[in-house]
Amino acid sequence: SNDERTFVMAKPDAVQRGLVGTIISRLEERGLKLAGAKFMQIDEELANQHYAEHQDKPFFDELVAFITSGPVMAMVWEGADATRQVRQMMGATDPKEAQPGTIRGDFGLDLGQNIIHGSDHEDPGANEREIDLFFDEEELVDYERSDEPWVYE
Ligand code: YYY
Ligand code: MG
Repeated sequence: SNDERTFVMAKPDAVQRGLVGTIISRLEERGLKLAGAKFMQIDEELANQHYAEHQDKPFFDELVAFITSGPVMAMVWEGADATRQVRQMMGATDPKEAQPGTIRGDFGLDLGQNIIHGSDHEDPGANEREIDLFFDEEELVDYERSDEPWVYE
């Protein structure tokens, strides 16, 4: 099915570096469909919830400090295999290991400031859990993109 949804976020470094438009363009040009977007400041409580899986890791406090350090663009993107496809377009967690052509590989150099978040495709339900955490159902939009017949046969 072509309606899988995934949660994506342009992190504070992407906002400060003027990369939000580029990130949106890449996903848009791939044929993925924007279903929701919210420019917002993450507070500590939301950061703790979003990164709960990492709460016992040594980098957790730094991670929460970074993600709450400035505004982010939270988004929902939709399309065939969207969760895994976005992860491939993001590249490896450490931008120094990410392939050129990926978002992290093209724009990042530091593990702690890696530009973009996307739901983990290896954690079933992570996409829906993260979408629910950031968006109310009525903030997501169902519509057709006019190029869909040229993206999907
Ligand atoms: O999903 P992804 O963002 O690629 O990586 P995660 O393993 O879920 O870690 C979340 C976030 O934490 C990562 O984007 C950077 C940061 N981080 C870190 O600062 N140091 C690490 N050793 C691992 C992850
Ligand atoms: Mg992750």
